[in-house]
Amino acid sequence: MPLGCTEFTEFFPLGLCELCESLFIKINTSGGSGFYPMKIAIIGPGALGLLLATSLAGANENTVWLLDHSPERAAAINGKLLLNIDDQEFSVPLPVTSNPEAIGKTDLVLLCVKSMDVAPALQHIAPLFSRNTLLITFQNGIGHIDPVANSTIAPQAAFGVTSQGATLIAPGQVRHGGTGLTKIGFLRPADPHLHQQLNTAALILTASGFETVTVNNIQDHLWGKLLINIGINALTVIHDCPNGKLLDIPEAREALIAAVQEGEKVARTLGIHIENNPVDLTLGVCRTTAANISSMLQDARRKRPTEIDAINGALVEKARKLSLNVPVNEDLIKKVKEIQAHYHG
Ligand code: KPL
Repeated sequence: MPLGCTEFTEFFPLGLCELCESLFIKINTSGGSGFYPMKIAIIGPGALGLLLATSLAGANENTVWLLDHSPERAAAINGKLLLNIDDQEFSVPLPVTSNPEAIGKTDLVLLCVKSMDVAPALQHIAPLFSRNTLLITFQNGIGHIDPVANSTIAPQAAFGVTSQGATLIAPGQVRHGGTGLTKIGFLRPADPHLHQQLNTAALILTASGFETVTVNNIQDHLWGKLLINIGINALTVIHDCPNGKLLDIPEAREALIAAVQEGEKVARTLGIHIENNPVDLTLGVCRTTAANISSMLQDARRKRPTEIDAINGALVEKARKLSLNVPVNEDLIKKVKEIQAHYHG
C-alpha cells in the first residue's frame, strides 16, 4: 500500500485502514510514538549514512546503530556524531561499531555504502539478518542492483532513491544540505511481512524528517535518478565545480544535455518508464542544488574512487548490449578516469 493512499492519510492514526490492519494494531499499542519501534542498523558512515543515523537517532523509540567497517574510525566517532543543519550543530550520542556481532539481529538495515562496496558489505553484515529483517539499500546509479538482487543474505531487499542533500564535513560529521522526497520499494513482489516492514520503515523515516513514500515501480525511480546523476556528477568532477556552475559553462551544459539524452534513449529502449523530461529535470536539479558539491566531486576531492562505473559506466554497458551508441557518456568516463589516475601525483 503506498504511504500516500487516501485510506491511509484519511484514517491515520485511527487504525481503520483494512489494508494495514496489523500495522495499525502496532500503532495502537506502541504507547504514543505512532508506530512499532524498530532496531535499525545503518551501514556506512558516509554523508547519507550519517544523515540517516543522526536523524533516526533523534526521533522516536527506535534503537539505532551505525556500522563502520573501519575499527579505528568507529572508535573515534562512537557516541560523538555531529549533525549540522542551517549552521546549527547537534551532537548525537549514537553507538558506532565495526563489529556486526555487537549489534546482533535487527528489524531494519539501511545500506549506505558506495556502489562498489555493496557486495563485500553484504557479506560483512550477515549477522544482522533474521528472516524478518528488511534491507533497504541506497546507492547512486544502477551498478548495485544485480549484486543486491542476487545476494543470499537479503534476497528480498528493497531499494531506495533519495533527493536528500548531505555533505560529509569530517569523520562522523555531516551537513544536511536540503530536504527532498525519499522513495523505497521492491523490485519484485516480496513476502507480506517484508511489505509491512517497508510501510513501517516509511513511517519511521518520515517521522525522522525523511519524507518517505513506498512505490511499486522503484526501478523506474532508480533510472530517473540515474539520468540526473549521469548529467551532473561526472561533469562536476571534470569542471571541479558545484552543480549550479554547470549551467554557466556552455560546453558543460551541452555535454549534460547530450549525456542525459543518451541515457534516456537507453532507458526507453529497455522499457523503463521515464516520467517528465529528464533533461529539464536535470537542469532543474542543477538550479535547486546549485551550491551543492556532488557526491562524485566530494569523492574526487578526497582522492577516493568515484562511482563513475555504477553511473555512466553502467549505462554504457547497457547501451553496448542494445547496440546503442553513447559517445558522450564514454567520453565522460574517460575524463573522470584520467582524473582518478592522477590522484597521487
Ligand atoms: O545525487 C546527487 C549527487 O551528488 O550524487 C545530485 C542529485 C547530483 C546532487 O548533488
